[in-house]
Amino acid sequence: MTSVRFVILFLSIFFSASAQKDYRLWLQYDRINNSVIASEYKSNIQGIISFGNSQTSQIAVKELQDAIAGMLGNKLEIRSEIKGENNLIIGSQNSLNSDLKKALQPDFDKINNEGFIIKSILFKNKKQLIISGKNEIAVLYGVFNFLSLIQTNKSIKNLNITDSPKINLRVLNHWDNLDRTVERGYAGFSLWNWQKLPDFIDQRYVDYARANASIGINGTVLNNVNANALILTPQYLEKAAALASVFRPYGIKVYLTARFSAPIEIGNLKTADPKDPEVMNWWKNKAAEIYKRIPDFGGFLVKANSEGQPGPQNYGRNHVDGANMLADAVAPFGGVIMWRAFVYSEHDANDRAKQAYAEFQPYDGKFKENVIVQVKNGAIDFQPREPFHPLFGAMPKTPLMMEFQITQEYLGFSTHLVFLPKLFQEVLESDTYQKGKGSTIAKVIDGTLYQNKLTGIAGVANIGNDLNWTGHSFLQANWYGFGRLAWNPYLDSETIADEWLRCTFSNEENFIKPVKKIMIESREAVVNYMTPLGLHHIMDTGHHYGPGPWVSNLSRPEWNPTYYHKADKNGIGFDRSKSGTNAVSQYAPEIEKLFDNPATCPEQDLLWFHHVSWDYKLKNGQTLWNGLSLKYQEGVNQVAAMQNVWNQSEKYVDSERFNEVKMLLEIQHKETKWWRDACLLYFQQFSGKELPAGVEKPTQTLEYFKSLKFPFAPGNG
Ligand code: BDP
Repeated sequence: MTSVRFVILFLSIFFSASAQKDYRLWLQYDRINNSVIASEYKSNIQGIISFGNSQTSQIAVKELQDAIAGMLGNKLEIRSEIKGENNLIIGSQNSLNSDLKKALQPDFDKINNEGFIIKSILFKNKKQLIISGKNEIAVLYGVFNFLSLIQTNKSIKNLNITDSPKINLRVLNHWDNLDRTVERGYAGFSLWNWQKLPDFIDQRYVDYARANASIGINGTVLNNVNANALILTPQYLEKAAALASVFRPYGIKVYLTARFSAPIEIGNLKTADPKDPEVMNWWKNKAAEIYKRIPDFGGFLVKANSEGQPGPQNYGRNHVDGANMLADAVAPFGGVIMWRAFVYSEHDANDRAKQAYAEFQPYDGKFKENVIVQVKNGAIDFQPREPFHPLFGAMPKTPLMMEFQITQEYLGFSTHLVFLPKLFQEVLESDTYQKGKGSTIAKVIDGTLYQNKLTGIAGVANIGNDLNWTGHSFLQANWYGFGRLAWNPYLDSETIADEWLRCTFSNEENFIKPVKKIMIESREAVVNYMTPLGLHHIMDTGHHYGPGPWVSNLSRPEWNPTYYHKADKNGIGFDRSKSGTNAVSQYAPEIEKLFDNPATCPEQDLLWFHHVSWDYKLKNGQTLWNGLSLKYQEGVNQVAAMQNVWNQSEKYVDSERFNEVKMLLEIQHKETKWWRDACLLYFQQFSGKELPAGVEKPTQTLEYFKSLKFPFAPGNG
């Protein structure tokens, strides 16, 4: 072999092997090197007995075999009957033999339809381990959960676990267009190859479904909320049905977005008026057609009368009319309508933060029972930090679904390491006080606060066809963490980071401890270097990449960053107090009072609710100007500290992922300085004050920062 060919061969083996690591997400199943731990596992798992014979149970068995082969190095024998001890018995309630079924009855009573049991039992005096649930998908969830115990090196000697998801609809929202571009997508193009579907099934679809099932995600909206009606034509429905068939054995239902004007665009009707009998009929027939192809179709997600999308208001109707008409169409088939509350008026620029509440709250109790209103976590738009959306808790008779954004439209795209479960947790733990103290958002969305039967949570996906799925190894943690919180919205983000790191990289404590710490801190870091103290929406407009606090020339006032920060000689911030737009009045009285007064308003939200002077005294005694400047600097320093930690982690990580993350952190650090310098130079024009000690001097002028243009920034439609 010539040396060139040898090098090529070597490189291709090297790269394919390590690229695979990235691709494998949190399901690495690396060999356990510690022989004591490995032999304990081996002695506790000696064979598999599977009671099921569906595709799902075959998937579960294969997962167990592959994982055990990877982690312990042996091929698990499949046994046809319970012989010997330490077998892994898997099967759903109905498929188990009557003795096992009876033995597990108390456990079945503890779980819901998707819950699982993992239990060490004595069967005919022999120790066995059983994984079960009410159906095969639940068993698959149990299998993944069991494997994660081994991945994280937990003991499996004596297990007694029952666990059920607390939220019914755990759904990814893909903002994927039919041309495969992804709105706000920063990890390549859409996974869905519409051109080759339905006949060509990319292995990636299977891997996607498996990854989602491993964290309990049970639904996916395939296409963009800014919808194209073509997805509802037979040609595309056939393709969507092919995807649904791939996802089904993994327990994942397909949903589609419904463009409200579809009856006109693809149905040749003259109107899309929801009260028009022909329109109602068109949707009924469309639903029947979809269910014929996809019997377990989940339903529609709808963005209506928002940012120029068509909706019922085009016909003098309202959101209730629109949602209920679609709800009637899918109801006979068990479908749901996820109707988005992300609306803000084109005609009222008073305060965008108030508009969704003002429009939706009066509709409480008016939606059909298969409608769930999907609300973004904050009242503006997926900012690094927002106070919780006032609609949560304020519609007791309407199921509300959380919408989080996993893709980082406003948080540095797929370049910045930001661990979002920390943000999600902050929102879920927020107390709305709508039914007294303890009315947390987690309780609103899991239905326990108002006893809603229909519950849901959506995450706008950060997944694309990049080899590593999310454009940055660490942002896989945000997909993972979303799934975990969708399953249990009370989980702590630190626990999630811990699990994820162990499953994805290593169980070495010397690696886990410092890296977990930087993950946890990364959320506050991004707030600090982008929008500290309650600032928001000061990103450059359109693509939202980088700072643009100076932008003031867009046609709609509320698209301009100047609208949000309102910096002037007197100070900075948006006055939403009683003396301002009174947005505070949309919260429960306890919260209203807290937010209304700058002295009690959490400082992290200060400029969200108040316009305060540059000399305003912060709690630490600093002036607002100095405090703000130091926060920007702190964000820069935090990312530098993250880099240090990462650089010391080299020996625990494969070189490809190590180097990729290192390069990305370098970009992130560079961009933190860009944010700091551009924002402080801009705000300094109004404050007229020097930068305090400890804040590095900018190396460029404000004019330079303003001149930067990014016409090809990704994700911008
Ligand atoms: C904004 C995005 C836009 C989305 C919109 C939405 O900039 O691309 O279409 O939200 O959620 O954050 O509908």
